[in-house]
Amino acid sequence: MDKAAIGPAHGGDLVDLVVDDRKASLLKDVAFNLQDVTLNEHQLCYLELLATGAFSPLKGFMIRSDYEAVLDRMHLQDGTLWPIPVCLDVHRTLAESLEGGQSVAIRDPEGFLLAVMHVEDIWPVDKNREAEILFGCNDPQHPGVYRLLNGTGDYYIGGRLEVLSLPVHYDFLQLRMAPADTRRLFKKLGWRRIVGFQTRRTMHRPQFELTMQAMRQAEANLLLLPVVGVTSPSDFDYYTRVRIYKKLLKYYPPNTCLLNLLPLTMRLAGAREAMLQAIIAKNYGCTHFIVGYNHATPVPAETGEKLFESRQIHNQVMPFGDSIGIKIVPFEKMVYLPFEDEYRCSDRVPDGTRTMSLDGEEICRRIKTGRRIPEWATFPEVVCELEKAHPPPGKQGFTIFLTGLSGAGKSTVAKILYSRMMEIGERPVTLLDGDIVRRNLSSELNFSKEHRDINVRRIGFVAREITKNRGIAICAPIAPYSNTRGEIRRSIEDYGGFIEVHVCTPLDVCEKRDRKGMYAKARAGLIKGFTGVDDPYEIPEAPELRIDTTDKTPEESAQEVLLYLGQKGYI
Ligand code: PPS
Repeated sequence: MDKAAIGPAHGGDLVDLVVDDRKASLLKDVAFNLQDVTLNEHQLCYLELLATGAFSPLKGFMIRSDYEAVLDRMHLQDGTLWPIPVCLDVHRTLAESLEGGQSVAIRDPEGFLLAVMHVEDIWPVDKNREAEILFGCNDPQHPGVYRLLNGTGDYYIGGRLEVLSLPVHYDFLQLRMAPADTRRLFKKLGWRRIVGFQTRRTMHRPQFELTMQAMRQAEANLLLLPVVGVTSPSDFDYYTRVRIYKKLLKYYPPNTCLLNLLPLTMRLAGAREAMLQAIIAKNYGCTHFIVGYNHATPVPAETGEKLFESRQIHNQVMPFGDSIGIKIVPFEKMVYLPFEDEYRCSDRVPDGTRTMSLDGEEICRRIKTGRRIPEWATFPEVVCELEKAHPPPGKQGFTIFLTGLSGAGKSTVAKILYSRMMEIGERPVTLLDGDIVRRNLSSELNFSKEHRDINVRRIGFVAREITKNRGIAICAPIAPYSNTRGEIRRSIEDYGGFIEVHVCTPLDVCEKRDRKGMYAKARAGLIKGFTGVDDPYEIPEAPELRIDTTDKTPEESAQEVLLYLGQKGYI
């Protein structure tokens, strides 16, 4: 096994797709006449891993025969074990304008030339088939399935890559070594046995204890490879995680642990994904690799009630260790034994022993709601960082999103709420009333569905920035479409509170009020597409509050919102 550490996965040389300066300048000239393919954040991760050899022996995005062989047999067509497709997806229009044998210029979102790809194959993706094979389902509740079905182009293109420049990073530069660098460092440090641990989560006591036990078991040093590409919307932002990993290094014995960030975009494909991670770890120079009991599987929070869990993942991966050239170190769930004051693998706990566990999701929930975390569950440094990232409601930013028909009373309630928040004076407050936004942010927009959506998304964007920076955004647009409102809710809830208030004053009352005389104009046909008259308003299904202002003073309506904010701890 020590010998295996010297070479990359499956033997052969570590792939390096980055060309020398002379070739790079030739390719720059060639790229001038080529069609552009602009990579998204997922594709940038794949490009980086291909370029640096983390995906050795791959030398480019997969061609069709390799893709099919990977799906059908978990091997490339030459028989090399490979569990997950590494393909470049593109939109139909681009795919239809390309032919095999052409080259394309691969660019980052700013237009910076990263690589030239020599296209061999272009083919339509059967997304349902890929989902069934990789994830065992095509249920969009699974984040991997959702992204495949909704965030992936309809065609794949495959071919060899010549890389001019790696995707640019500005953060944690000292923690971004390529496989060749980590291998060189291990050699210098005299590390012959290295166990790899890949994680997309925050590390708490169970994960720490697991790595320590794995190090003991394998008599190895540790390579911590946190995933910092695109993980899953419910994961903590990686800046917080990386600060945490850095702080935890001091708990390992001196000079036994190396932290290196992995620009991987995770697909959460269970055993297949664990095998890919083992290949990557091998390429970074690991001799051993830890596979946990529900490795690379969505957690309940990501899938609502359902858990796409397989407790067999380590068993499924174990037999493939030899062909990868790495020893799989399997781990059951770690549990805490309060009497013994230690962590143990659940399969090594005698029957009848009292055990406790608090998973990462529960710790997150407690942090977000300001509850205490017991000492045995995590480290004080972790709590401190998590509290900074997710303060309790009283310190979070939040958005009050009032939606309803014109004349329902949104603006007046919004103005009262604005004043109350300014009176309290603990956070900066911004009022984004429909009319104000229309005059300032969205003056060029009309009231078509498309323009209303643009308008409401702009409001959502500003509200999200305010919420992220711990302020209060009070928005009062009509926002007639539920999909757009849902989109805004999702983007804001990542950063703080989102309180949707449906001001549900009935149409006849709004029309009777008609303070701006617009309903009369709409009825007379002078204004076309007026909400509630000849344009739709989709009623919110589950707003935090519904307020009918028909028989209430504006102050009474605003008070209902204030009471809600108080109950939830925001004020
Ligand atoms: S939307 O649908 O959310 O983009 O609308 P919003 O930006 O909130 O703008 C609503 C205000 O614009 C006036 N107005 C109209 N409303 C609805 N439909 C049409 N066609 C229209 N044309 C102008 C109207 O006065 C709304 O103000 P409020 O304060 O809601 O009464």
